[in-house]
Amino acid sequence: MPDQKILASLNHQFGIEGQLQFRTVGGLIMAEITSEHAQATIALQGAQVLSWVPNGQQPVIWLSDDATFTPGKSIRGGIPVCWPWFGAHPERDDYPAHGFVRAADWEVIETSVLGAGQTKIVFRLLQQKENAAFWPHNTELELQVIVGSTLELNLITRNNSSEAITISQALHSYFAVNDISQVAIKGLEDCQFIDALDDWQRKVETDSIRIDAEIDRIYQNTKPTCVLEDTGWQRCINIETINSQSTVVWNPWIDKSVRLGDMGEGGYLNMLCIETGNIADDRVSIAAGREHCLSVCYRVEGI
Ligand code: TA6
Repeated sequence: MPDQKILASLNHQFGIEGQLQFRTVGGLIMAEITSEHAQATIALQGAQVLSWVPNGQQPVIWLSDDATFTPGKSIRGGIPVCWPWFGAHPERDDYPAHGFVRAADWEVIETSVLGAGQTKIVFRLLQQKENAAFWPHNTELELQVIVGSTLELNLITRNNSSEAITISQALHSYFAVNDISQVAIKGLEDCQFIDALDDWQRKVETDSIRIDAEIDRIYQNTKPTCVLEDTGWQRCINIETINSQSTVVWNPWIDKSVRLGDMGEGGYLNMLCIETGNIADDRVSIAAGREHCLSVCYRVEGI
């Protein structure tokens, strides 16, 4: 159980009357946002958005019914931050998949209400000894989250070292869908992709994407926008990105869901990951003293 004193000081320093408060769920501290625009929940561990529900809408972000909230264990669903490597570590197979920051502690450094009533909260990765083993570089990692009728995330990597660094990264978003058989992804046509289910072979997308089996693809050199069309809920989720060249599409379907063990009964039928990042050919090199900002904005509209 998180320390109540920490909770009290978080609420004192960063709480916003009637709009943002901190509480514990399981073994973790959450920021709970309720505003004129939307509701959202964000775990301090991993600075992981767990839910975003624009008022009057169905949930946009999916969280597994079997998700656990255990310190040091990544949470199934929401928007995990994959950094400074995506997938398996290039050299060390004993290092955690998708980097170490999604299960690490972050601190809150700022909260505010913006002009149109959106709620802004800014997290910074805590510099912890155990992390240095994975990543010996002098960098700073910050995530800005702006919650309103849209949801905006800005992942900022600052290279405070005297050498260039190279990272791969993703905002590993799990979207909630009414029925996986009634969705389509548009905007990745003609893009090359790496098929993680077919020996990492490179192929080219020829059409909008429909899901009727396990899918795990890393699209390269993608356009700044794509759309998740959900005819079941009669809505489109517009995904608008800045400084992102890669898009990952993932659904574990039946067998992989069983192997993962925390997807929940039939969870794969109501979620689809469309991840915004820079991976493989699109990995990012950041010069000494410079920074890189990966941004995404989700906007829902009816169809
Ligand atoms: O983003 C797709 C992917 O890399 C898949 O290969 C699958 O493993 C998924 O991420 C989930 O990874 P996790 O480590 O959270 O189980």
